[in-house]
Amino acid sequence: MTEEELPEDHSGRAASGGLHRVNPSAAGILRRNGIRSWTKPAPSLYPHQWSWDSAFIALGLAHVDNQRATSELETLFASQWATGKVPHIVFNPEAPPRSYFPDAERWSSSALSEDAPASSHTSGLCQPPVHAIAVLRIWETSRGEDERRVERAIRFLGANYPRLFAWHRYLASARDPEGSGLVTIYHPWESGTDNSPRWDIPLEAVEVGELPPYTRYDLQHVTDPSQRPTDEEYDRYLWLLEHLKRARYDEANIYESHPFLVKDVLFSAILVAANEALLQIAGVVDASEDERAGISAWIERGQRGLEGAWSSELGLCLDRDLRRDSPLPARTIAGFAPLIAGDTSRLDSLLLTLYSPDFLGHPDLYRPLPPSTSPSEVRFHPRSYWRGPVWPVLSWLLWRALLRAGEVDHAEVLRGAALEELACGGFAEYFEPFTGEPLGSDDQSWTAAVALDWLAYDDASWSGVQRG
Ligand code: 9WN
Repeated sequence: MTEEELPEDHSGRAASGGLHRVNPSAAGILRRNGIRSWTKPAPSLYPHQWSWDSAFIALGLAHVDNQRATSELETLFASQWATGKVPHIVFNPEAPPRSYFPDAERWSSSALSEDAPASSHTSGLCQPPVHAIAVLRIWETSRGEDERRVERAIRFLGANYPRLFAWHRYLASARDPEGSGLVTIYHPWESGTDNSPRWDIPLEAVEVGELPPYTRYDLQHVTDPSQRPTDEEYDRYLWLLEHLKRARYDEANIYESHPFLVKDVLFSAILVAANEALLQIAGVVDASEDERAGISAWIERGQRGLEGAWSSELGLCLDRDLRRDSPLPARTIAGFAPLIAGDTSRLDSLLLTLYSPDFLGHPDLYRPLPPSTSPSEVRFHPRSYWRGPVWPVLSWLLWRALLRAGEVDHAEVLRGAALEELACGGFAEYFEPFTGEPLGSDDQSWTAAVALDWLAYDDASWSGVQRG
């Protein structure tokens, strides 16, 4: 379906006021942010290809341009490392100079590691593995369509399954040598929730040494620098990067000496959900019994790991600092990890927390949408990036989780409020939770992408998202 052919409003009951414009304008943003076979996360703030952004983008594109959805992921996976790692950034050689820092030169990944791809420049980190969920959506939106499209989707699945399997195997082994079921991250950027209070304790413990000079370019793209991480945080981010370079991006070296090693519950939960999607893909491509058993084992181990990270005091899951061997108490949206991982054994407690004044029951919320950090958290900040604002992609993850848990009414309210926020505020990167003010970059691709997925939800043929 091209943008011109898009129906004006798929949602019917979701929201009112400007909603009829959401679908075509969301598709238009993805088209305008598109470069050849992939899509920039935002028009100018992020000029390269980002890993989990691309997965969300592919998921949205699946509804409007299935072929482009496949090329989005194929382009990203072309830069997969020999270890199976999917890099968090694939650098765009044509990005304007001085548009984003740290740049390819600062990472020097192919010069330092034989595992890095030779034909492109990438960062040395990774991000949450939403990709298999997107591949499954591409499959779901192809089924029942014309034969050529179904055949193309089967070929795409067949070609992608081994890459996805290698990616998940990397996460289950190199990132979990303890076999805990939880993924270790080396940098707040790997979590995708960069300056979340989740990372304050381990990040503050990082002592910054002699740092090569640098200039931040991100601040020129936002109206107010307090919406972005602080300079102190950036120094630490850059210092961690120097550590990774000294370790030549070698996992064993990093595990031995890196100052920031944290078990991330949100990343781990997304991996469980992605493994469930991978298991379905394995069925379509007729993967071996051994591999299917391996994926099932990863799912069980992941759910057990999250169970061990549960805090009954907060009614949430907590990340764990491996360096200090201690949990990292913070009331953030990441704490809903078991829900996102599809484990309903804690459903009642999690719903109690979700609808308490710490989250959706907070009396000052402009709309019933989950703030990235709870307003009850002392380190909450309503305008600062991951310290409080509402991020549509995280609302999407929670929405999908509620649906899978059979909480259809709750999911519908969330979807309606989220679409209304976009209809009124546009496709911003994030939103002020008490006023609904759009913040960060305008025309953020993944915001547009999840809007397309929400609008298409009425199609009950989806298998990845089951109703009730
Ligand atoms: C660093 C691209 C990315 C997202 C992350 C978000 C932000 C980068 C930055 O932008 O991170 O990776 O420069 O702040 O935190 O989740 O993938 O949209």
